[in-house]
Amino acid sequence: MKKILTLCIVHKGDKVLLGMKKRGFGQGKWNGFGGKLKEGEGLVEAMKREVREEAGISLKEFEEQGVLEFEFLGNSEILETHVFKALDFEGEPQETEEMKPCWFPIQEIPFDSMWPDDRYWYPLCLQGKRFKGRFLFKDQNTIQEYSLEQLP
Ligand code: 8OG
Repeated sequence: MKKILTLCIVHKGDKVLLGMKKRGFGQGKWNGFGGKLKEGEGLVEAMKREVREEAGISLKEFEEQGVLEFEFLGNSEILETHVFKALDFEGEPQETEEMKPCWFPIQEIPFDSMWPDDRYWYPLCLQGKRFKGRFLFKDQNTIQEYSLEQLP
């Protein structure tokens, strides 16, 4: 059983915009903006909608950078997450019901307060490399096993 999700990392100079998830899955963690595709929605459409809903900005320039599959032990659901990098947007990031946004210098990304897989694939993403990975979690803070590869 596969679910398709998006995740967008917004860049501005040497900073990235992350949001503190205030409720639901991943609550208390800093993350990019995204979520599940709605029925009939395309990937890009869903990605732009989630960023608008969660951060209050409209994306103008972006590209898909990688695909990650997240799974949990004992759960057959696969979360196929398409990771985008956004390079230009309109508007000012705003706190919403779901996320509190904040700019972080690339050297100060708070990996200790993020999903544990992020410290593996962010370096590739930040260097503009394309990538593919799979992470199997024991629980939300523990990776059981993973694979990650850079794509040509
Ligand atoms: O709609 P919902 O908020 O539940 O969507 C979950 C969001 O969290 C979606 O953008 C995908 C993202 N996400 C996971 N797992 C992980 C993960 O391990 N690391 C990161 N960085 N994001 C994740 O679902």
